[in-house]
Amino acid sequence: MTATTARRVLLAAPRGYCAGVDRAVIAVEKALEQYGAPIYVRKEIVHNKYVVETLRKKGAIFVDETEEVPEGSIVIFSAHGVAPVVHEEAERRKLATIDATCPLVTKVHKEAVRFAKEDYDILLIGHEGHEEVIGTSGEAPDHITLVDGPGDVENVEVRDPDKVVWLSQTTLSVDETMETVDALKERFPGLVSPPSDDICYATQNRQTAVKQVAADSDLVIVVGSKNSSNSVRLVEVALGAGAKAGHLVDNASEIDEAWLEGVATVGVTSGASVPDVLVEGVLEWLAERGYGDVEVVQPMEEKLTFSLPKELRRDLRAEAERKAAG
Ligand code: 0CN
Ligand code: SF4
Repeated sequence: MTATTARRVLLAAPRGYCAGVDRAVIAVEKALEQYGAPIYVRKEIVHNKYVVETLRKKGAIFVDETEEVPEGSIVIFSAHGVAPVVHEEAERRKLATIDATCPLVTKVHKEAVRFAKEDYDILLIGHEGHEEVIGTSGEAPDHITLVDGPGDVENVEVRDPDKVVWLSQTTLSVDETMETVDALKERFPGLVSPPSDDICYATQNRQTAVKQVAADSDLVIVVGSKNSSNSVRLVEVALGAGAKAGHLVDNASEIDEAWLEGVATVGVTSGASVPDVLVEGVLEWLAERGYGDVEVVQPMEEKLTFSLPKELRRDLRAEAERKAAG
């Protein structure tokens, strides 16, 4: 790196927590306050190591399946949603459930149920093995076929090419999904599109913002965990939009000094499950190395918030009333 290089950071906004993640994390915190530890959480509440570790320290116990939860306990379902069989299993085991599924994931579940009722074949675009896709597929397993990217399209089989609809995971790359849809439409010209975007506002906005940053960046650092679909997509989108290099890190300790070799502009953003304290750590790390000049690039604002899961709201209200009554 030459001493004359003007070093700066372009900080993308919106970045970090979306409304669904904020709600899910607060749900676990409030449940711990309201009912006391332990509170069981099925799967990672959101796909972020730091968030999971922080909640674990406060008394949350993360399990893979509801069968690991002792009968009569409280279990929270993660933001990514669950298949109906998971609700049934929880009921059988007499668990008290708090459903922190993001309302925008629930919306896709409802679409799947509706189109299955109308006997459509549903092509669900998404990543194989991702929890959200497992949950959505579970709404209508006999009607749903997973399409994992454009490369999967040639192998798709349907019963009636005139009765096919596509739906998608909420956290995909918008551009790659459109490629998949175009390839599907070539094969099935009668393909019906979802009534509204399944890729959620937060995923879309973070991709739009990182594209703006990427075009002017020698390096883009995305803060997020490796199993966070939307975070991984941000690296791909940045590279596709002209960033010379892009890396996903959980926090500043994972940044390699060698990445800064010859770099003038560093783009920074974070996935929807990432608390901003981790981004602040990255900005401090960069400032210590001469990248203290930070310019925010914000193509749009976000204002959406969601109310807490209804089971929790009910109990919090009852508690408040009890207190007020003295
Ligand atoms: O990182 P996340 O927990 O999940 P994915 O991006 O892997 O789906 O972010 C919140 C998204 C949801 C639902
Ligand atoms: Fe909901 Fe989108 Fe956030 Fe997922 S990324 S929790 S779908 S708002």
